[in-house]
Amino acid sequence: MEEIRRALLVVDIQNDFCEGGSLAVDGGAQLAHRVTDYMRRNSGRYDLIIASKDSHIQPRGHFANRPDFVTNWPIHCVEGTLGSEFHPAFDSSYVDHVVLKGRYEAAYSSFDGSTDSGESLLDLLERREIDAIDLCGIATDYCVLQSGINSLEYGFPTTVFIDLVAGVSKDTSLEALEDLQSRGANLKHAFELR
Ligand code: VGL
Repeated sequence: MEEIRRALLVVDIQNDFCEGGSLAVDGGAQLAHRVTDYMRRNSGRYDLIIASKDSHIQPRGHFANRPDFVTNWPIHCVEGTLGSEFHPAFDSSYVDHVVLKGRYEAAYSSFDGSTDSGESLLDLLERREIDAIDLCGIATDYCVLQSGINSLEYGFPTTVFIDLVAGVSKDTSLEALEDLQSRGANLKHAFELR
């Protein structure tokens, strides 16, 4: 039997989504450390490690002066600013490809992103013959959710690491994980894999 070719997709572990950033989620910085620890121990499981970045220039209605934190948000992850960089505890030397999303409109899913050379995430996964995706990152209830939905829609068996995500709010994060599970995602603890 042929080996399953697996990709790890790490969503948006950027300064603005971590403590001290303009749109910080609880546990963002700790998550950066944990994902790095996970990659250090498990990079050998993966044929490809991809990290997405929210990377805004003029994302129309995505920013608001009085944001509702559901459909619009404080200014965050503006391309070229420190806030848009990976959190320093996230060791991006494990990452094979970075995909950027959201330049001129909101883009919650990493599948809206593309690499420096303009390749979409889906094309990259297909070119590298990836069969299955493991998913982690920020925010459980927004970008992780939408990335997982797309991953499943495109037919990838998808595992969400519930100990490697951080969300905007507790309730919507729980709902997001239930939603992903009901769509067919496997929910697993990354640190309990054998
Ligand atoms: C995100 C809210 C606004 C995310 C991005 O990365 O989940 N959340 N923009």
